[in-house]
Amino acid sequence: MNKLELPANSVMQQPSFVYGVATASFQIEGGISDRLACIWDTFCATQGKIADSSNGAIACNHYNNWQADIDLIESLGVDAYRLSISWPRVMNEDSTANEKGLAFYIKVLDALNARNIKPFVTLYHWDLPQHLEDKGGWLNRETAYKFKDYVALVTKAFGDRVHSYATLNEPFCSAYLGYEVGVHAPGKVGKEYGKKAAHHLLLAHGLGMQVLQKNSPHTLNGIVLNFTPCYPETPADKAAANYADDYFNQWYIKPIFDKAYPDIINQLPASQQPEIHEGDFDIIAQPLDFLGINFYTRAIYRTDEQAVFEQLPPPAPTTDIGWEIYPSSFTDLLTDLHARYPLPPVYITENGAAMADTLVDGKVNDLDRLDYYQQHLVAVNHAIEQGVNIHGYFAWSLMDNFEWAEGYLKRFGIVYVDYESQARIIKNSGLAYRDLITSRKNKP
Ligand code: IFM
Repeated sequence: MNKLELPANSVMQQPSFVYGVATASFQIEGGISDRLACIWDTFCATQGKIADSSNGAIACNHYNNWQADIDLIESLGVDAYRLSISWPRVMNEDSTANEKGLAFYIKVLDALNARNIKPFVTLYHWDLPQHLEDKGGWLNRETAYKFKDYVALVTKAFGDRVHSYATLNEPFCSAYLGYEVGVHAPGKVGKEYGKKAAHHLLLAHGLGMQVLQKNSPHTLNGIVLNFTPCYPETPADKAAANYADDYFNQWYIKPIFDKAYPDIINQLPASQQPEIHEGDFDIIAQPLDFLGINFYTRAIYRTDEQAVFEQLPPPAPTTDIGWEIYPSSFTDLLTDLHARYPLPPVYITENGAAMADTLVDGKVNDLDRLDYYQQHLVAVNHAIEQGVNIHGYFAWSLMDNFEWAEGYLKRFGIVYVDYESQARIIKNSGLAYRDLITSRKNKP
């Protein structure tokens, strides 16, 4: 199949359903001489951390190419563009505004609004200013309060240019990958760090939401969480899968809706417990205007005597990054969250696939990615049919970019980037996505 199709009566065929594309500042911008250093600059400069030893110095050079990139976004016919703000670009070390950095984003936001493309702004997509990491980063409770100041600065500067603010993108990745297993910046390793960092990130979210409610009450304000649904290898492994689910997934959503961490907190040794102050859960559990959900794959677990759970290697089929393609778990995830929590409107803020693209005669015929999108759009539609209140879907990503520890080796874009020339070439998946969106708009 060379196109994306949904049932004619699907909510996802309505003009009110929001389709978008997503990126993040460090992954596309470059332009590093105009901003402070962030933890990913430092991590990239550490030998052995990035698969191709690359960094974000140039990336997709979006900092200089932003106008053409917005033309590209417009050409895809999308309703919305999800971007993130680089904290170290807009705020100086003494907490004053970096006017040049703010002016960059204001130009981008104005250009999007002029084209009727809704800006969905993520305030923190992992690029913590290095000077804050030097004071402990997310292990330091004070960082949550610095985040609050940063949100205040941004919201004042952007005025009414933004359609939606997300406080954080995927706090699981910041906390677990960055502070527990160390495969992401800042590269700290230790079970005693992960949940402490997670708590301060969630606190930052709550404090940020309070600022958003005050300074920006008319935007859709919320958070973006990622989920990897956990399945048991056999029925006997159910407890292991549930434990993993609590540890990796529920840990980040339950405090927001239930003002508590999952019960497994009682099984963690004192050294791994977060330091929870009185009133913290009241701050964290701010009402949300929307919940952003990022989904890529599932994971399978078996019981392991020593480690409580053990993750199995992902079975085929997998994407180029080695993640299993298992679309029905996307429907399972959405219906399960809907059953567990009183969800606000949901936006699928990321979904997509890294594939080994080849450029032939100036074209990328990425049928594998197209098939991934087809199956996952249908999975979202199934969840809607079962009552989940989903308002939008964003493809990850607008274009190939810096894929964190994988460098530029893995391509998630629906637009191909030739990093030598910085040319952008819309892949067949991108053309199909455009056709799905625009055919919907053209409906009588
Ligand atoms: O590229 C990332 C993105 O920054 C956050 N979510 C997952 C994507 C793919 O790994």
